[in-house]
Amino acid sequence: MKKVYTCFCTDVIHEGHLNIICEAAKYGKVIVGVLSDEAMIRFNRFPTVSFEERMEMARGIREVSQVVVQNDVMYNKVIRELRPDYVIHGDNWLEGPMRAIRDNVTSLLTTYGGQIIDVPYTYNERVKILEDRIKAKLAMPEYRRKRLRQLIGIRPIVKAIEVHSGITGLIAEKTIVEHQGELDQFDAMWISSLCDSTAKGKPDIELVDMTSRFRTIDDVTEVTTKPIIFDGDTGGQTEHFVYTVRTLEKMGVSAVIIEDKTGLKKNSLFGTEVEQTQDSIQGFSGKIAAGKRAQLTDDFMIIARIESLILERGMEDALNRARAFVEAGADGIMIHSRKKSPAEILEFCDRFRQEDKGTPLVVVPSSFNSITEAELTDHGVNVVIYANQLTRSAFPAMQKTAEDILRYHRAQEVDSRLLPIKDIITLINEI
Ligand code: SPV
Ligand code: MG
Repeated sequence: MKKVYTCFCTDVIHEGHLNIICEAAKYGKVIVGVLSDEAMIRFNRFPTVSFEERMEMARGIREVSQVVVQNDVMYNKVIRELRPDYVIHGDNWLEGPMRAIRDNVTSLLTTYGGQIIDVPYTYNERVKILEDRIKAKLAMPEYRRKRLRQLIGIRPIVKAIEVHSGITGLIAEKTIVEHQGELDQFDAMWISSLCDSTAKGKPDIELVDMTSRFRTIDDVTEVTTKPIIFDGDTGGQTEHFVYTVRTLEKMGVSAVIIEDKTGLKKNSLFGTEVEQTQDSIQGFSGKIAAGKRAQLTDDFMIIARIESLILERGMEDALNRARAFVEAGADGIMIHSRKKSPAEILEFCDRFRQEDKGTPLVVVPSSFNSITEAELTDHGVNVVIYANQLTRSAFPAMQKTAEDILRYHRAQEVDSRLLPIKDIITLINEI
């Protein structure tokens, strides 16, 4: 009997999947691959049911003879092992980033004469409602909040990108690329104080108050499902910080990062060019401990950001602080630097990891931007934050457009650089 293979990347079996299975059964014995958590996150979205339940779901379908695990988005391993006569899939993989997967399958099958079967994808109201429900569930605070901890356990490195509005949230949510045969997307969002302030035309000095920062979070959570890391600046007064923790938890934010500075905070990328005061170890440890006592869920993370390298206080000071802040209850350490070279960051990570294998490490490579995610992973980093690149790319583009309209007294010259009207009006999904 011929072997027909299909891969499931889903939390529910709907009529579209059953249609594919019934079609598959006409050609032979049906084998279903269930995408692992890691592969599913990379390709599509965070699963809302466990891997074991997804396996059970596939086993429960009458026409299915065998269920296997597919550990990668690409089919190399599974096709080499199973050598199916046919691979069957919805024809939605003929376009967009999924095309790369189809190309991968085609090249594998042609080596031994296997064939692809593209089945018309089932688009209807019932399927759409099911898909929308899954997304809506992922966006609920109780599901979203815990996802950062889950991702740290699953991904080699969690990648967060800066967002400061609904539209930048959509970019973080929806951008997916195919590069060198791999699909990739961001895991999380960083609500940067620099970019949130900049979007409001204000300096990054804790001038934009928390209530306003919370409104930015609202804008982002309304249209996204990915977990949020909130830039909490200094955390403010300890008496205020405890309220911030509770509010962030309620909103479904996964983590707050607070920096060990006090008084008028200026952006760290100024380094020692401006006066900035580092908090004492004791003072900042007290703030962390108070935040941890205030927190109501086990999911939420308070991450301590150490400014010793920024303020040129030395590596020993940074490491001492890291030890003390973990002792005080910090769920992670962010170490920052504004050097072009990543050397001091890597030295910190290596030395920290020698004594602490578990506490998550976070870095923000704005200045030391030559470092790759793979190198960071090798030095024990768990989360990388691309903290301001969306804002910094949008600003020059907008400025150039404004200048050119003034220069040419019309908009035609700028048009070729713009998002087509059709794309902008369809960018936002309606429920
Ligand atoms: C931010 O994005 O607001 C940060 C990171 O705090 S940095 O600007 O590099 O200090
Ligand atoms: Mg900041």
